[in-house]
Amino acid sequence: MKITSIEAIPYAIPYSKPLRFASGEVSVAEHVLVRVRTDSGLTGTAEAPPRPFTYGETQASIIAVINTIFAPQILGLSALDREVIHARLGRTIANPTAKAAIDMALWDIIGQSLGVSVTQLLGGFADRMRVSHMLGFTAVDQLVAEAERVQGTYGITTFKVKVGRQPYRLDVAACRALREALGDDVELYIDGNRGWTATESARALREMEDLDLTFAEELCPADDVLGRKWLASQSRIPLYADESTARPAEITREILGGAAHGISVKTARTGFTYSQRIVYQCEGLGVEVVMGNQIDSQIGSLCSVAFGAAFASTARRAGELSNFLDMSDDLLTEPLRIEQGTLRVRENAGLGLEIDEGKLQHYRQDL
Ligand code: MUC
Ligand code: MG
Repeated sequence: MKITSIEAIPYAIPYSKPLRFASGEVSVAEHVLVRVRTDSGLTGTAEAPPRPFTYGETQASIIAVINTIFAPQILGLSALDREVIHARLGRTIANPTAKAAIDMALWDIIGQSLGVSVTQLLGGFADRMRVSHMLGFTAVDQLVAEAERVQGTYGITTFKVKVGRQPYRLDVAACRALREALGDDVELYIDGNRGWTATESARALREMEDLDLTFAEELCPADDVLGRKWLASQSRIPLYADESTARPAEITREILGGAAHGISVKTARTGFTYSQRIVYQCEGLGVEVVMGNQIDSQIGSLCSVAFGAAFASTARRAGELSNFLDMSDDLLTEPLRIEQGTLRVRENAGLGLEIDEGKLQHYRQDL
C-alpha cells in the first residue's frame, strides 16, 4: 500500500445561508478535497476546510503545503507507516486541516484494505450519533424560526447558539428567546468564538444562569490567561475549549491550568489519529468532550460521525453534524440524511465516501 500520489483539489460550493459568528463568517465552502492514492489501487478521500480566522490556513496555503512539503515527504511510504508519516508532517508547524485530511484519507485506505469501516477500526461503539445544530447570528425571530424548523424537520433537539457579540445582552436575549420558544426539554449551549472579554463573559453567564445551558465554549481568548482561569473558577456553567485546544499539549495547558472544563474534538483539525489521542487524553484526565464542527460539508460530517460514533465518550453527547444542511449542494453520490435527530455512520469499508465525479467537475476550481 505504497502512497503513489496525493491530490489537493480546490472546490467551491455556496451556502444557501451564510453562517455568522464572533470570529468570522462563511458564505461559500471553499474547501480542498484530498485524495491519497496507493499502488494497491486503493484511494483514500477526505477534505480540508480552510478557516483563516481560526487556524490561519487558506485554500491556497493548504494546496501549497500539501503539494510542496507534505506530498514529497510521504510519497513512497506505506499507508500503514502512520507514525513515520506523522513525524514527517509534524516537522512543519500548524497547518492542522491539511494534516488532518491526509490522516483521514490514510485511515480510509486502511479500512478499505481490511474490509471494515473506520468506525469499527477505531472502536465500533455505535452506528450513529445524535445531532446538535449550530445557530449563527441572526435576528431573534429568525433564530427561533430556524431552530423550530430544524427540530420539526430533522428531529434535532440540541442546539449550539453562537454568542460573543457586543453588547453581550443581544446574545443573552437571543438565548432567552430560544429557551422560551423551545421549552425545557431542548438542550442549549453557547459558543463565543473569543468574542467577549473574561469579565463580559462572567456577566453574560450570570444573566443566563436560569437558562440551563449545558456548557459554554471559547467565550474569551486563551491568551487572556488569568482572565480565563478567573472565569472558570467562578462559572456555574462548564466551560469548553475549542480553537484554543487544537493540539494535545494545548489541552494539557487549558485543563491543568484551570482555564477549561471540557474539550471540543474536531476531526477536521486533528484527523483520526490525533483526535483518538485527544479522546484518550481527556478520558485519562476525567474531562468530558463534544464532537465539534468546522463548518463541514457532507464529506467532513461523515468523517466526524465515523469518529464520534466509535467511542463511548464522543457518542454520549449530541455531535455537531448538521452544518452541511446550509450548503446549496455537496459532493457525495449518496447524500447524508439526518433522521429522528440522528446521523448514521456508513457501514462500507473505510469511510464510505463516494464522490460524485460530475459534481466535482462542476465545482472544482483548478480546471
Ligand atoms: C465553532 O465551533 O467554533 C466557527 C469557527 C470555527 O473555527 O469553527 C466554527 C464553529
Ligand atoms: Mg467553537
